[in-house]
Amino acid sequence: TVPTSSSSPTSLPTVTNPVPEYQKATETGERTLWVVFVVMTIAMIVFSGMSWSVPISKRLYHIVTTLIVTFASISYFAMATGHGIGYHHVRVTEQHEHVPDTYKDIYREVYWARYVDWSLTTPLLLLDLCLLAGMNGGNILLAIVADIIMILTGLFAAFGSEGTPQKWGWYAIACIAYLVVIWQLAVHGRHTVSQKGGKVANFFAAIGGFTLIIWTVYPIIWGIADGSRNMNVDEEIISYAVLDILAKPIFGAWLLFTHMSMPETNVEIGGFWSQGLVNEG
Ligand code: RET
Repeated sequence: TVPTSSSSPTSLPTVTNPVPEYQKATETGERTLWVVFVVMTIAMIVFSGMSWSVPISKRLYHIVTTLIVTFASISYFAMATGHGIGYHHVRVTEQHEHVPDTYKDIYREVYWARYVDWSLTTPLLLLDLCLLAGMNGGNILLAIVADIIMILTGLFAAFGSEGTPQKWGWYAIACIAYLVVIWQLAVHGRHTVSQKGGKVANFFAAIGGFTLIIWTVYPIIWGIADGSRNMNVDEEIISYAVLDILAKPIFGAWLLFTHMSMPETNVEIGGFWSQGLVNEG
């Protein structure tokens, strides 16, 4: 068979804009990533140091919270050194009346290392809150699995094609999963924590409310930056940097310092969590 020419003589050929556009972080974005790496690393050292001052039976929050900032530190190191970054491609076609159509390829950085970080750290953040509330294992599992679904479908959304159901379809699925997470915490968490007394219930309401507000800003930033492309890569990095510092080191410090001065927040350990702790103070 003889290959036929793709451009028939009656239609004008499509002309490519030979220069693709790359949307990348500048020095400002890169410097921000390094700053957050340092903040997370300091938090990791401080939180693990704090765990030495409490008996092993009271270290569960310390361990979980130290792991959270450790994962964040690793992921920020990756992003600051240029790892964990992919490109989202979109081809924009411009139609003209008397001259051939042109199109332009736009490649925008997607920091997928974030989603690896979030898929490990958001379940641990939820675990902190679920333990504080004294929730049962079934509800904890449900909250954590819904949260993992939220992050992984969010990752698919980040690479989803424009003009197909991919991008906003995945985003919608992620938002539904997020509602399941909120539901578990706001309904079951609030219910079980009320049995621990007013002090713990008030603290749970405060730190849970703080978490709800911070977490809800993430999908909003995503919609503006990744979804509708109304924010450049630097602005996206800075927005997530502020949120990550609030959601991890600030959240963690608040939880650990309150835990030290409020013995009622102790995790009521049983079964799995109390293995080997039977005779510990
Ligand atoms: C995405 C996009 C898809 C829709 C939703 C999202 C939610 C993300 C959240 C992230 C929380 C991250 C935290 C990081 C810790 O530092 C994936 C952005 C709902 C809630 C707390």
